[in-house]
Amino acid sequence: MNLRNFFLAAGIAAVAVPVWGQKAPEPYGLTPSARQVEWYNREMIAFFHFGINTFEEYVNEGDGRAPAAIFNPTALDCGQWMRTLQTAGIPSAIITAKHADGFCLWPSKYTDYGVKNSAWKNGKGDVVREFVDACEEYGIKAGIYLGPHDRHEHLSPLYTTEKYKQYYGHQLEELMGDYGKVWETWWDGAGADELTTPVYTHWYKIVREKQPDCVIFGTKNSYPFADVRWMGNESGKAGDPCWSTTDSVCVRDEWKNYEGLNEGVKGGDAYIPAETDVSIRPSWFYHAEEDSRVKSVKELWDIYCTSVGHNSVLLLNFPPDRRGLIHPTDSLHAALLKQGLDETFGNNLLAKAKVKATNGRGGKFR
Ligand code: OTN
Repeated sequence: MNLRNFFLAAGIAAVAVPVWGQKAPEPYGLTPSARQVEWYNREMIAFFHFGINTFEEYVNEGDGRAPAAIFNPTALDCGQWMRTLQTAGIPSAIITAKHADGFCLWPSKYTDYGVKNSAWKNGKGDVVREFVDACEEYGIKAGIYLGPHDRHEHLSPLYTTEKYKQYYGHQLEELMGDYGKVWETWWDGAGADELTTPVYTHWYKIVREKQPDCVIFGTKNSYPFADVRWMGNESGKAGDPCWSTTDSVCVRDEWKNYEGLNEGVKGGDAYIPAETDVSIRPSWFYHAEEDSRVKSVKELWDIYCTSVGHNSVLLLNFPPDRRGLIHPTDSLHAALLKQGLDETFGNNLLAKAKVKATNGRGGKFR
């Protein structure tokens, strides 16, 4: 056993091991957490906006009044969603388990507003279960969006901060506890201004207790818990440059700090890299009228360049239709983007490069 392995076997962390008499240098500035490195390596993530809005004419932000019964996908197949992602080379996906309309895609014990009271599978279905099972089958990392704003609960006396804090907390416990490994969760800032940091602190503890590796997309008052930040627009254009660091106040007061979100802040006080959310169609939810307005491969290419190419991760939305399937145009454009990426970047020109350090350590690393 050499000296290094001796220290490692003794349980002393690698950074503290004196390698051939020399200590590793201290990190310079802020560095990413293991969760953030894992997230960066995904490069692209799919978003699936699916819910009661899918079954209403041209609604994207439902007011929570649509009857649950109208949710009725005729041929839901999450495996088809995953095949689209495999062909497109996208390794992770996030589903809107509850968008701002409050409709729940899983049979939550805490509300009647969801699949339980829909026509789909006579109220016995669970879209989140089908989604996570398909992710598992196809080797895709599953993420769950639970919208903090909830217009359905806003209609009732439940939407007072303390009661809602408990309600949402229970739903988080269900989703973080009963559906296997969750790689990302999303705290959308839309409509969430009334939610305070103490409320998010309660929810944060639930996420961390049940899912230590889950990346949190944090906004507004959830800023202390954000692993990743919004980058300020929904058109796919991260800043140039787009620093991984920003000042945390920019995440908290987002509307006053567009640049701090979009470009980040060099030397800022927090390491919170930018995630670029954009839909492959004009809307977040599916509308047949938009079948001819799916972003072209050229547009997707440009978005890849201004997101991944700008040091961000691309979160690309594919809205399933009323059958519960991704439209073939969306799948085709994503597949052609992948083809273009492979043709352009498939040959790693640095693979055979020899790297030399100007200053070696202990005579070993030159
Ligand atoms: O009116 N809006 O709430 C709005 C208009 C345009 C673009 C975004 C928004 S909401 C915004 O959504 C982001 C995700 O795309 C983040 O969740 C932000 O926190 C939220 O304010």
